[in-house]
Amino acid sequence: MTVKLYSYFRSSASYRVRIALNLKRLPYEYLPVHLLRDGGEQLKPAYRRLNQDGMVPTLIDDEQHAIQQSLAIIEYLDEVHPEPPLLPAMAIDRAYVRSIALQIACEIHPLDNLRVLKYLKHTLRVDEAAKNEWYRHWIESGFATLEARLAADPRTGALCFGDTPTIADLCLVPQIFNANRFKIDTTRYPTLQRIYDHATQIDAFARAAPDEQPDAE
Ligand SMILES: N[C@@H](CCC(=O)N[C@@H](CS)C(=O)NCC(=O)O)C(=O)O
Repeated sequence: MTVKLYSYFRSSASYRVRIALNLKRLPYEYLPVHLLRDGGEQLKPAYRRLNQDGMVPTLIDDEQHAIQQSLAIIEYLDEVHPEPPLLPAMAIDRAYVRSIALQIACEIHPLDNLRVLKYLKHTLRVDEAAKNEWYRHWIESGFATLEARLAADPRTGALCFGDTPTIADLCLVPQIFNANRFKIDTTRYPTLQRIYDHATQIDAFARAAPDEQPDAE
């Protein structure tokens, strides 16, 4: 087995990569990094030699290259293992799919990341209610925009782009899972919810779910 994935079961960014690996039918070794234990294993020097940001996921291919950033990992996998493709055939559609993925990965996910919530709580001394309000605000405003885009675009099918998985679905499903864990009512975004319900029935998505991982608690 030549592919290794440093992952945490609840990490949305790791979840994206697990779905990609499953869709590509690539076996991989799962190396758990516990984000909460002992101050966070992701921040220990040994792990930071692989991932200077101190974040999961990191993918190691062929025992030599450590790749950081989930979308860079996914596009690498898509280039090296082109079947099934995770981006559409036409450039204009690829740009659209990437824009959905990046809307989640750049405009929603980083604002509600563990280190941001920890900074609000421990450094800025924001109370629990205000911290939760911060989380809710960025998820709900981001999901409202996404819902409007996907509901209006004729390219939306059973999934974000037609009926076959793309990187947009790889980003959407973990973000909805995460929102549900924080008690956000995602049924208010019917298109997003419909895509989530469909995608999570697909085997590659189901096997990537947090509860299915070896480090699930
Ligand atoms: N943009 C990065 C984000 C990675 C990321 O945010 N990872 C989170 C888990 S989902 C993490 O490791 N957080 C650790 C921390 O905040 O200390 C990617 O897509 O890989």
